[in-house]
Amino acid sequence: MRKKLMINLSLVLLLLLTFSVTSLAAEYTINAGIGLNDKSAQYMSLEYFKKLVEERSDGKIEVNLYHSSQLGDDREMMEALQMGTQQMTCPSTAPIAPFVNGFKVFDLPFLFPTHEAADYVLDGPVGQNLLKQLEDEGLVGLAYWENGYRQLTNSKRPVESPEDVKGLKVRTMENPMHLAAWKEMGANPTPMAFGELFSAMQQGVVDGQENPWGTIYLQNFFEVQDYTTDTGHVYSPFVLMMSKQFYDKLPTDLQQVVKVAAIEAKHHNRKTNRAMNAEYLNKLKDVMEVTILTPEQKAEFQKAVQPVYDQFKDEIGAELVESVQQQVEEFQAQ
Ligand code: TK8
Repeated sequence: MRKKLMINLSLVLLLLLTFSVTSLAAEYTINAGIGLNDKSAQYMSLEYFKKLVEERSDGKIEVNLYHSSQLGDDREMMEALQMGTQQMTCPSTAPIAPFVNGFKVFDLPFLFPTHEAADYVLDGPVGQNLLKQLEDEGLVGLAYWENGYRQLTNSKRPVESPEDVKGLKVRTMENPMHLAAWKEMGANPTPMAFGELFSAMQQGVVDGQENPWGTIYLQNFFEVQDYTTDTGHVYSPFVLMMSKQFYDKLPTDLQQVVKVAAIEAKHHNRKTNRAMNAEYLNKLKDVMEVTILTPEQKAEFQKAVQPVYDQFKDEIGAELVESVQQQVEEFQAQ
């Protein structure tokens, strides 16, 4: 009896030992940081990515997730990827523009009429070519995930027309085109990192901001903002990216694991994000005054920001802008 117990105990010990050795055996560590919190679709899809990568690499790669700008804001995290001190992040395209100028094109207002048109262009040659250009900056663009259509919120008044935007202090992402668009609408825009936004609204440094419904709800923006309007003025993509220094150190089979998981997680992300944005718009109706624009009202906003196209066309590259517009039309005609 005692002997049996001893054998059993040593078996358990042996198992424990093997287990801890295998879990220590990760040869590569990916620290992935994002700006949104752990309730976001972005975080859920990162968890999905982590699961795929850890399983398929047989534990050789370990993925640690950091949310809520714990590792820095979008720009800081991209810089850390360049230096090789962080391995992954997933910024909006707007803050990528200072690294690769062409990314400005996707933040043109009212560029993508539908999610599907955006998918078509981002996954097509123009989108993929821009991802490639990240390599010159020490970044590997793995896939386009989705932040989503951006909607205006503010603490002052219901907004039904660009007229109502006049004088509102609106926080924008750190991108000159976003700044210009809000100036055209008559706002008084200030660029600011996402991590500083909540307290800026709380303290009245800004009156408003714009982000997708999921973010407005899950980041508790409704606690400091009473009004929101479905402006949908820009579709904001995310880019899942990796440090090139780190990526180049991975053996090809593990590079493949990462690449494939990034694409599979992209599908997971788009699906989750779209479902969540719809769901959270409904929840917001209980806690904010939600204004849904008529097509005519929306057209007024579109008209107001139109000058941005002329202002930025040359800076972005006229050919690039036209090829994206052409592909949108091509998709719409299908
Ligand atoms: C998250 C940001 C954010 C973006 C913004 O890191 O800054 O408003 O929409 O969600 O990329």
